[in-house]
Amino acid sequence: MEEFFDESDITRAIVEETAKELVDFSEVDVVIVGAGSSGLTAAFYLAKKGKKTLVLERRLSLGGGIGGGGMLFHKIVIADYAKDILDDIGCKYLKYKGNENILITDTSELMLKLGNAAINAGAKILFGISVEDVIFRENPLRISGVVIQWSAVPLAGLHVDPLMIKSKAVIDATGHDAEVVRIATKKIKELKTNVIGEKSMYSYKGEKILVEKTGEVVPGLYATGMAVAAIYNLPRMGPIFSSMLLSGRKVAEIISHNIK
Ligand code: 48F
Repeated sequence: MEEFFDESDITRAIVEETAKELVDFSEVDVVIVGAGSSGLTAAFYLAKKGKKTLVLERRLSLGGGIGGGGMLFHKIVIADYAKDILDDIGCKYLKYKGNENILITDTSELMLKLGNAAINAGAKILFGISVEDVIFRENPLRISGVVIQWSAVPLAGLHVDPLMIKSKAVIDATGHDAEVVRIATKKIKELKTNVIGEKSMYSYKGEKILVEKTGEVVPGLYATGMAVAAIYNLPRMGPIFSSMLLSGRKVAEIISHNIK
C-alpha cells in the first residue's frame, strides 16, 4: 500500500508552521486578550483596517459568554442600535414582536459569525494561551505588550517562565474580571489605576455608559466589553450584547486612529 504521509510529516507540519507564525506574531499592532463578543468585534474592525491583530484566548473555544445565552437558553438579544454590526458580520436575527427595538439571535450563530468575520478580515486567533502580565516602558510610562503562558501550565501547578509579545496597543477584552487592567493595576503602582468591579443590574443604562467609557485606560492599554464595566463600576446588563459589539467597534476605531 502506498502511504501518503508519515507520522513525522504530521509533527513537522504542525511544529514548523506554528513556529513560523509565533515568530511573525512576536510583534504586532494590537493584542486583544479574550475572544468573547467584544474582543472578536474589535478584532474584526481592526483587521479590516489593515492592523496586524492577534487575539489570545485562554480557553480552547471562542465566544466567551455568548455560548451561555440567558441562563443557558440558546437565544441572546441585541438592541437594534447595534444592527449594522450584525449586518457587517452576516449574522441573522429576528425582531422581537413584543418590542421591536430588540433583535434576537442564536448563541451559536453570533459566536461563529463573529469569529468568522474576524478571521476573514485577517485577525489571528490563538487558543489555550493566557495573558498573565503586561510589558511596560518608562518615561513616558506605557504598556507595550503582554506576557503569555499556555493555559495548561498554571492548571498543572508548574512554574514555567513565559514568553512575550510586543504590541502598539493591548486591549483588555477579558470580561467581568478585567484581568489585564487588574494585573497592571496591582503590579505597576505608578499607573494609579483601579478596578472597582461592576455594579448591579440596570440593563439600558449599563449598555449606554459602557460604550461611552470604552477607550484607553492608560497609555497603550485599552478596555472593551464587560472589562470596562469592571474598571469604572458600571451597571451590568445581562444577556443583551449590543454594547459588547458597539464597545468592540469603538475601541477598534480609537486604536486605528491612535496607532500608525
Ligand atoms: O466574558 P466574555 O464574553 O467578555 P465580553 O466580551 O462579553 C461579556 C458577555 O459575555 C456577558 C455580558 C454581556 O452583556 O455581560 O458576560 O466582555 O469573554 C472574555 C474572554 O476572555 C477570556 C475568557 O476565556 C473569555 O473567552 N480570558 C479571560 N481572561 C483571560 C482570557 C486571560 N488572562 N488570557 C486570555 N484570555
